[in-house]
Amino acid sequence: MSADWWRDAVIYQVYPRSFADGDGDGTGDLAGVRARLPYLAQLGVDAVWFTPWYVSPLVDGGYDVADYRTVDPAFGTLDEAEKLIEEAAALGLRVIVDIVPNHVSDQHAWFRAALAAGPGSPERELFHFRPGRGPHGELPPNNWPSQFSGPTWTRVPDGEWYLHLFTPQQPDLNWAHPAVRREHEDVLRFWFDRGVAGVRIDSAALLAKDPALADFEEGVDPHPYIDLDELHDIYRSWRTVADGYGAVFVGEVWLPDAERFARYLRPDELHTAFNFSFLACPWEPERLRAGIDATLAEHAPVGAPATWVLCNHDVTRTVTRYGRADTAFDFATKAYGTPTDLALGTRRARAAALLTLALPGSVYVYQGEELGLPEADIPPGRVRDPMHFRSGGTDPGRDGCRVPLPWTADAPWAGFGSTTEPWLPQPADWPDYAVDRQSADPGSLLTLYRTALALRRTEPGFGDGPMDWLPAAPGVLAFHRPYGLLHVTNLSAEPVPLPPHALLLLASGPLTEAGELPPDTSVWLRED
Ligand code: TEU
Repeated sequence: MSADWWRDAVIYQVYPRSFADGDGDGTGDLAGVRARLPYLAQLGVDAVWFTPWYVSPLVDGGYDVADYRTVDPAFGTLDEAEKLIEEAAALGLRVIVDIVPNHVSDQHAWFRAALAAGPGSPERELFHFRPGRGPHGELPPNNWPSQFSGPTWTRVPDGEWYLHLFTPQQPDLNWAHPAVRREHEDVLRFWFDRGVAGVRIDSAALLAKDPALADFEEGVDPHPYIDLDELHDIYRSWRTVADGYGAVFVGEVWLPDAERFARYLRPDELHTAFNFSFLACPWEPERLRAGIDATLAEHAPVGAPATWVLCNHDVTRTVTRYGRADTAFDFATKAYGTPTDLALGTRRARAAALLTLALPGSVYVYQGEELGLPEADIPPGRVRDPMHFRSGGTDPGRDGCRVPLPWTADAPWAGFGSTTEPWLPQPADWPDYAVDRQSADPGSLLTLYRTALALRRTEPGFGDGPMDWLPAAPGVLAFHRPYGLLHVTNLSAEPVPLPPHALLLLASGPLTEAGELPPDTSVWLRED
């Protein structure tokens, strides 16, 4: 393992609304998290990333921030956040907070002031307000496609329109304005001063906009709002702020082009960015190997560690995705409603967990991934995600991966902590996945994660450092790490022989009588 903790850390993502309910009101909160910090320490992760806990109308699950400097009353208080950061540190856990710089909530003081101040005011310059097109300004100022479905412009009563790449309740900030830059650097300092070790940057490639707000044309470069060159100046400046504290960034940078992606990871910009290659990749050996190679190749020249992500709060949960015929995640289709073989999906998720944990770099684990939670079906009347409503109901939305966690099988709402119905309904079989049940089961996914994370800490060869592919049978991914550490994943339909070894950990056992590795499983070995 390396001196820079973030180069090979395992980082656990907490979605506070659904992690644990400390006050019983049906919504997860910081009291719930504080009570469960020992669980995270025992799991063996290095850091915890919290999706936004700031004051918010929660139109987009907190990614609509009304005040970046305190905590939403639904989740607790700033004082509790400070205590949480301290208690986490005492358990050896670093805290990463989520900064949302592209947009604010329409309830943020700046946007309310901009609405009140009217056209031509300095307050409106902090956003993208424009007159409309058409004889009466009745058409939006341009044709930009939205990140969710629906229009990107909303008209206000005085006739002007404002830009929002997401929902109308998330007006985009004008990053060409110095006050916007100053404010966010102050917000960074605010949280670094409270001891956070890092910041996740939401929608990091979207902040800068073409100043002319020219129409989007398919296939024309540069895109008017994705990956503009101006962003790098912003992140270089952020880096100097973080360096003053020894803090780190992880950027949410969705870009198909590897070279453009790597520019964000240059030594004076972001330390890390999410690598989503496992999401887009089907459970196929050649494609996985190509994705791993491409990821390592794009990170190597800039010296940044790769990150590995199997799941997060925006995508279909891993065991469900891997249990379907279409094992890649596709934002357009989400393979919604297709039959799922959960036993197969879980087997593959176990194999994928060991695979990502054996690769060079750092790994993200989304809450409930260590429990093998499947994607939940949310009854139509209970859906909360704006992505669903903006699609006219065709998109199921992202609530299915955000369901309150099961902690105790024989407690109301599987021990989530609520004394009333939680904000999203839990499936009837949720108690089967509860932490207490899995803790007592040596064959559970939770036990596999605990064992794997403990080995990853104590055994040499994991984390940062070289990896070399080994010659292997078709359908098999086998690679070598330092100190004779070997990883093998069998994606073929037949058992495969293993090299001479001492066995460290098997994702799903047993080996065959001939000592071969069965299909859809992974193994960690130490060379003899
Ligand atoms: O996600 C960014 C986001 O939704 C898009 O980049 C999306 O992934 C892409 O359009 C897919 O086509 C972040 C958060 O993770 C998400 O929960 C928020 O809803 C969103 O930003 C807005 O803040």
